[in-house]
Order: sequence, then structure tokens, then C-alpha cells
Amino acid sequence: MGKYFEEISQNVITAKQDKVKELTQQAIDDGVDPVEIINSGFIPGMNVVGIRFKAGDMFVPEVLMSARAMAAGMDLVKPLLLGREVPSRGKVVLGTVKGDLHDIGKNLVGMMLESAGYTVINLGVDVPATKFLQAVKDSKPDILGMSALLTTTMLGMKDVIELLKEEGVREQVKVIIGGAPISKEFADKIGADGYAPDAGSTTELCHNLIAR
Ligand code: B1M
Repeated sequence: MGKYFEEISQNVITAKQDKVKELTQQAIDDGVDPVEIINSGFIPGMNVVGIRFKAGDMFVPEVLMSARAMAAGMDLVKPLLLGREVPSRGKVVLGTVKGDLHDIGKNLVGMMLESAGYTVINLGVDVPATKFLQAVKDSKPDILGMSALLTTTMLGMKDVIELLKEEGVREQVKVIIGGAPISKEFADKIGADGYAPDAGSTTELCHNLIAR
């Protein structure tokens, strides 16, 4: 059974989408537990991608292709998980702040988090503070992640944190932020719990915040 995992991981890393699909289907037909295919095949592959991306050995287009290869395999596995309790590392609500339409980096962060075992609720782009607030109230995530690529829109992150405070839900959720103009200093200044410069370190940041 274990023979599939290493091969699936390798083909996720090298972004061979058709091969990932073929091997995943073979594993399913052979009776391999779908959760094991995720935990021992997809996630270790994406972990390597995350490490290589962080080290500068892989670039954004390659990471996206690996994530797509994994998603192709995930499409085959997901229907088998319906009605089953899939262990999640935690829930993350993600969105690009109001007035900002940039989503390539945010989606990359989302894919990395999903492949690391998180449940991700992606609110999309141009998300008003009230929508972030509603998502925190409704979905009760462990982490709220905001992205901004414009120096003008990054200030909207502070508005969201203030609104969470006003509504008495700030302490229920860890707030993390990222995007090209964002820095650790800015995160500290607006009272966020964390900042990550790239998708790989966002996963680590979430692990650390949830473990606390
Ligand atoms: Co725009 N844009 N753009 N743009 N754009 C920038 C950001 C800009 C720096 C270009 C420039 O002038 N040199 C500039 C901002 C200047 C500033 O504010 N200082 C700019 C501008 C001005 C604009 C417009 C105003 C242009 C215009 O219309 N006059 C306009 C604004 C539209 C709007 O949002 N309202 C605009 C529009 C666009 C497009 C629509 C054409 C397109 C976006 C398409 C899309 O996203 N679907 C676009 C693009 C592609 C860019 C650049 C070229 C690339 C951004 C990108 O995708 N990078 C960008 C220049 C640049 O950054 N070099 C630019 C790749 C991506 C993987 O990186 O997004 O940084 P990044 O994400 C990283 C990290 O930042 C981090 O992890 C990611 C992966 O490692 N990260 C997080 C991101 N979010 C995170 C969240 C986290 C943690 C980490 O936790 C929650």
C-alpha cells in the first residue's frame, strides 16, 4: 500500500498532474485509505514544495503547478471523504482587504495551508471589514488571515482588527497578515498576532499560533 505514497509525493513536487491522478486512482482502486493518500502522499509532497519555495529553489509558477497537481488528486479523493470526519489542523478564514483586487499571493497562501492540513475559507478579494467580522462570528476560525498588496489598502487591516475589538470577538481568533507592502513592524503596530513574508512561512506561523 505504502508504495504509492512516495510516488504521489514525487509527482506532486514535479507537478505531473496526470501522473498524480493516475497514481491516486490506482491507490483508491487498491483500497488505500483516502485520508492516508492525503497525509502520506499529497501533504509530504507539498511540504517539500514549501521548503524549496522558501529557500528560493522553486518559484511561484512552479508552486502553483504543484498545488494544481495536488488539487487534481484531491478531486478524486474528496468524494470518498464525504460524511467522514477528516482531521483538520485548524480553520483559517482568508481574504484580500477592501479595495484590493490582488489575489495571486493570497491564493497561494490558501493552497499551501490546505495542503498542510488546514480547512481554508477563502472570502476572495475586496472584502469589507464587516464581511471579515461576519465570517469570524459564523465560522469561528482559529485564524483570520488578511492580504493586501497596495499601500493604500493595507490600512484596511487595522479597521478589521478595530471592528473585531468593538464587537468583542478579537480574543476569539488569531489575526495574521501578509502581502508585499506588509512588515512585522506594521503587524505589531496594528495589533495583529503575526506576519508572514511568504506562503511557506504562513504555514509555520499558523502551526506556532495554534500550538500556543
Ligand atoms: Co498591481 N500593483 N495593481 N496588479 N500588481 C502591485 C502590487 C504594485 C507594487 C506594482 C507596481 O507599481 N510596481 C503596485 C502597488 C503600489 C503600491 O501600493 N505601493 C500595484 C498597483 C499600483 C496596481 C493598480 C493600482 C494599477 C492600476 O490600475 N493603476 C491596480 C489596483 C487594483 C486593485 O487592487 N484595486 C493593480 C492591478 C493589478 C492586476 C489586476 C493587473 C494584477 C493582480 C491580478 C491578481 O492578483 N489576480 C496586478 C499584479 C499582478 C501586480 C504585481 C505585478 C504582482 C503581484 C503578485 O501577484 N505577486 C505587483 C508588483 C509586485 O508585487 N512585484 C503589483 C506574486 C505573489 C505570489 O506575491 O502577492 O506578494 P505576493 O504574495 C506573496 C507574499 O506577499 C505573501 O505570500 C505570497 C506568496 O509568497 N502573502 C501573504 C500575500 N498575502 C499574504 C497573506 C498572509 C501571509 C502572506 O497571511 C494572511
